[in-house]
Amino acid sequence: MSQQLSEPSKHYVDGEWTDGEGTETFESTNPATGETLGEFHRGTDVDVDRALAAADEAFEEWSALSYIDRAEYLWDIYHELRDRHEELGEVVTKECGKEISEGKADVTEAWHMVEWAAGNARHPHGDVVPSEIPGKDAYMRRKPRGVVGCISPWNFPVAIPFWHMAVTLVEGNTVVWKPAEQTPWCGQVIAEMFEDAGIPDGVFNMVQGYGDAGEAIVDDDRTDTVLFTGSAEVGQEIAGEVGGQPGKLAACEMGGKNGIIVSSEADMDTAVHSAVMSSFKTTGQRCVSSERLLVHEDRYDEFKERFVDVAEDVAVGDPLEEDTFMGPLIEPDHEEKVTGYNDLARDEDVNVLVDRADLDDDEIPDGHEDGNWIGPFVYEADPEDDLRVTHEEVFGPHVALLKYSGDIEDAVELHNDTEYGLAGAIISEDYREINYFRDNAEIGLAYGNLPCIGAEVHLPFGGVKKSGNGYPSAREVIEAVTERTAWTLNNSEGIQMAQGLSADI
Ligand code: UN1
Repeated sequence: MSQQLSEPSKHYVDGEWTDGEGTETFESTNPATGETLGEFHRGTDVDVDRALAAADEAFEEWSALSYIDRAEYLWDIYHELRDRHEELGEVVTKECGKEISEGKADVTEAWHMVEWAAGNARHPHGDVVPSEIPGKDAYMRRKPRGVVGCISPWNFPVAIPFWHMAVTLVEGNTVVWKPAEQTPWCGQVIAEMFEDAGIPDGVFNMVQGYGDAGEAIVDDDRTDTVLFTGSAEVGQEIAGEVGGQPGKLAACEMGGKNGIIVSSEADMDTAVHSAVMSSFKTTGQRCVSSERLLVHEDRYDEFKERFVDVAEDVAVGDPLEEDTFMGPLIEPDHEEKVTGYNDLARDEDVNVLVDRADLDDDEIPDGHEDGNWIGPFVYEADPEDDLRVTHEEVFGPHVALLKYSGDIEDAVELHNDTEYGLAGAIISEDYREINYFRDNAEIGLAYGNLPCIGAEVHLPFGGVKKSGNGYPSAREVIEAVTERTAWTLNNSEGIQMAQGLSADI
């Protein structure tokens, strides 16, 4: 694999590498150093049109293969992901700035998804359903929907594309994929893997580019399903756009303002450890990262002291170094956004507890002066104040401590007081509290005595409220990429109807 790409890198359409129609190129930049990693052709609507035409054309033959034959191509990719784990983990880290254990975990999560999808090719893909009538057989059968447009984010540049594409392809759909514009190198490597696996022409297509290319995928009639993971703004636009096109489906997963409850019954080591992992891993740039820590008044001072100590100390630096905990933010614009929220918190008169937003020069490693550096920003706020900073998603290491009094019902009410509903955790040794949280927290991913990050791919991954509509991820993708046929067959003499309906004529 090219480490430094010398020629502008291409799109992969209909089994060919192509410069595409457009003349514009864009660069991928290492967020830790500011260095250019490669140059990429920027896809236009004409490139998307060609990719969709190829996917449309390839659908008939691909969908006619058996599940098991389709899965064979995915098994090749599974082995390649495993064989190139270290190397690809490093590409992830260089391109999106996650520290190296996270870069490698991204690749691991990708092969877990491929393993699940390809392994399932030998499992039943529908239901055998009982009938009211003896001698009548009823089934739910699945059929692929057709062409699936996949639009994936930069923060999991290998795992999330496979969330979108692995199940989709095994089910018999064809794909047009736009990688995030911040991580096109990862996109290039994944496309090379599909080429090496010999996937038939047109079954998998990749167009590099920006939002306009994504929009062209969403708008086109040939796209049957859109799978999107990314910001709430874009997800809402896509869901609205697709909602107006009968027959088309969108499954979007879009961020959160995730909370962790530290109850009066918490084990404090577990509480601090979980909160630090959830708030600062990936520099707060997971959609499941936590920005709200809801702490019972009886344990508040103890938690605050310990959490602040770690936040003051947590290692920010070169993401390729193994002892780094937090790498940089993805890009200068995002650094500006997170800094803006830190400033807003100061203006809203919260009590700032840790302010490492402007790292000291000696904290920035040599040769990394042009990175998008930011450290933890931690403050305490009154939950009664309806502050923007404690309700809007920041997507950075920006964390509010909110003190609550009362019981678990009060804690969960405060926990649910956001427009989002993706992930959350409770830290408690009391099973009544844990169960109450499990049953009443308005979220899709609920954790007990754990960080609220690190979901496994064979669980559903998605949220409620503003966090999403549908599950563009993990095992639930199957619902978005298949049609269900209720298939009923009469094996007896004559006609008998359900619901006691008379069949006399
Ligand atoms: C994301 O938050 O953007 O659950 C995806 C996790 C990972 C996926 C996160 N498996 O933390």
